[in-house]
Amino acid sequence: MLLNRKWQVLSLVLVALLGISLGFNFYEAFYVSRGGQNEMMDFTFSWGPDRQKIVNGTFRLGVSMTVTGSNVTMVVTANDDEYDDYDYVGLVFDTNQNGHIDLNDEPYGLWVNNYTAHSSLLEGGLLGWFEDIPVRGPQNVTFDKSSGYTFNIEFPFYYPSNPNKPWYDPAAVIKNGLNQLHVCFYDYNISQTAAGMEGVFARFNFNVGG
Ligand SMILES: [Ca+2]
Ligand SMILES: [Ca+2]
Repeated sequence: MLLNRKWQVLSLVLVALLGISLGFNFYEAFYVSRGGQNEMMDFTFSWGPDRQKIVNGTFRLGVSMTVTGSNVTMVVTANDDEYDDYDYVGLVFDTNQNGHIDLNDEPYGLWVNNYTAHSSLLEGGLLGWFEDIPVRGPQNVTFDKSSGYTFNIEFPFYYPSNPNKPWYDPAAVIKNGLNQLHVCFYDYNISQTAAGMEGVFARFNFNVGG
C-alpha cells in the first residue's frame, strides 16, 4: 500500500509536552531540515544543561527517518557520554491509529546492547518494561565516547516467536498527512544519581505528502 509513495516533511508541530511523573522531560528547541530527497526527515531536539543531567553540556537527540516502500529506516543519535547496557531509546508511533500518541500505543524500546522487549509508554514519557526475555531487536547501536550513541534501526521487525508477521509495522501505521512520533532516551547512569531526571522525550507531528 505504500509502494512508491513520496514522503515529504511539510511541517513540524510541537505537541504539548508535560513531564508528569518525571517532571523534567520537556522539549526545549528543535531544528528542522529537509532531506536531500523528499523521502527523508531529519530532526534534532536539544536540551540545555539546566534541562537534563545526561551530559554536562547540551544533550541532543537526533531522529532521521527514511521510508522506502514497506521499509522504514531510522537513525537516532544521542550524545550520551557513558555507555550502559540499560540505556535505551523508545520510539512510539500511533499504533492504535486514533490520531495521536497515547498510553495504549505500543512502543519499540531499544536498548543500546541491541536487545528489546515489550514495553509500554508511561505518563512521564519514558517506558515501562514487561518481564519478557529480551530478544535481539531491530537496532544496531554503536557508541563513541565523544559523539555518543548511534542507533541504526530497520523496520519491519519480526519478533522471534512470531516470525511470519511484523511486530507492528511502522510503515503500516505511518499514513499520508499528519503523523505523530514520540521519541525518548533513558540514561541508566543518571537514574542512579538524579531521580526524576533519568531521561528526556520529545513528541512531534510530521506531515507526510502523498
Ligand atoms: Ca549513559
Ligand atoms: Ca494512538
